Amino acid sequence: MLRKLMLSAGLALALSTPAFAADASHAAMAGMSHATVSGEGSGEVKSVDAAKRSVTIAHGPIVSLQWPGMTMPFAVAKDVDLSPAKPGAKVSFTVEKQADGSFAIVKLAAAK
Ligand SMILES: [Cu+2]
Repeated sequence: MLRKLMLSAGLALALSTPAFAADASHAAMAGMSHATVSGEGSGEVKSVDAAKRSVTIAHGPIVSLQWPGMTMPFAVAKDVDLSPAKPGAKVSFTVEKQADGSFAIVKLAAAK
């Protein structure tokens, strides 16, 4: 009798747990798709390809994205003025995750 009770309790738990897990992951997914993933960085412009709207920056760590400092090319969003991006210039910038998962610079300014 006790054994039978424990079995049915176990079954009830097994049945209810996946439903809770599915709810939790759906909530997390919904939260992710609505959140803007972005970070602020600064560094030195190494090269600029204006035609491709690509700027290579030796940047310091971007804490909110957990990126270490590195030199890398960035795509620059269409409405961003590229004029602060000259080789050797110090800039500050904001990168934002795009729908395709890549990151693009959405704000760019000469570093103060
Ligand atoms: Cu980087």
